[in-house]
Amino acid sequence: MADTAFTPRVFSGIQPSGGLTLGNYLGALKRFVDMQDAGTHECVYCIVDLHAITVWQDPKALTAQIREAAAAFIAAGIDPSRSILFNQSQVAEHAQLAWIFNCVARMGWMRRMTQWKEKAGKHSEEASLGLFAYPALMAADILAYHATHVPVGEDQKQHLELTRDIAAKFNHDFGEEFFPITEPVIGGPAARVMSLRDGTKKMSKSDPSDMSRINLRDDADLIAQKFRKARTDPEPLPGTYEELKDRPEARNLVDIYAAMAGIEPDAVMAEHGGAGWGQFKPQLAELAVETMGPITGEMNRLMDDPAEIDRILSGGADRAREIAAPILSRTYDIVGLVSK
Ligand code: AQP
Repeated sequence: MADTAFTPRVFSGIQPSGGLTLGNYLGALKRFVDMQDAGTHECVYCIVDLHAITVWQDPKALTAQIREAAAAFIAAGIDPSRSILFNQSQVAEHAQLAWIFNCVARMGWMRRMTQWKEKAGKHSEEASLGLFAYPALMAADILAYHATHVPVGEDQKQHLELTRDIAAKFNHDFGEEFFPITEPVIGGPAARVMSLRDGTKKMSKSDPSDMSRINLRDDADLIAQKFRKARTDPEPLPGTYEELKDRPEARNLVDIYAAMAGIEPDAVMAEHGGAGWGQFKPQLAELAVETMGPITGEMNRLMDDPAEIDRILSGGADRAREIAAPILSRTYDIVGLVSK
């Protein structure tokens, strides 16, 4: 259904809950740019600031993080004249549709979400109601544009399944195939970049340890230092990727190398098999600086002109609203609300 009845449209977002990381770049931004450049779908990219505030954000830092995220999108290659780039809180339709979906989704569905269990942990009574309802807002983000495809990391797959469940229940309850059943687009060698301190945890912008991640604004010295100190085991790199299966930290560094070089992990092993960490880590750092350096430079340049970033976000929000407003209005009609 998604491929035939609806305009091919991609929606995806990133939370401005801290500075963006190499994980966000390889797992999300790089793929967003590929989808934009493929030209097969209209692309709607959103800085999901309403999601970020489901956990505490310092207001001043949040404003800076929203602008920094916008700079990262543009520096990575998102062209705001071809793709729609904006921040979520400027388009009220997201929150309005989320309320409708809060009334469609079931408590049990939300309780099963792995991210809720991980983030709320043992303190679920103290977690915000917003954190619990996060997936319904995510469904609204996607379905406010009738998006047919969503590029997501492995970790967001469960939330996308919930979006599909919400769309299907809405369509069933109201007897109209109004929302598409959105398809996930998952894949690439860096579907999950892991922490540099623990190969079983994903690299995260809100990890308390800055040494666990490469931030997009880290300079060359800091990148080299973080890779040098990255946790590994004492063994050198084996000859095949298969042999890394029980060595999560080592495998992560090979995956990062492969994703940045745009080659298969097997090709990394063919070139570097037998190398010790003293040899491999500096080469990995060099590749990271070469790949990320131009993006960091462009981000810094863009961040020097916050008014220009705000202008781009506001223009993107206007274009986003043109799509979302009629979809929300029709949703209200279907539900039976009396709208303007
Ligand atoms: N480590 C990662 N590897 C691959 N992809 C990743 N993504 C995030 N981290 C990795 C992808 O980036 C997109 C935006 O994610 P997000 O910022 O909205 O939320 P997140 O997944 O919760 O990212 P963080 O960095 O871990 O944020 P915090 O710390 O605030 O929770 C998604 O497509 C995600 O898959």
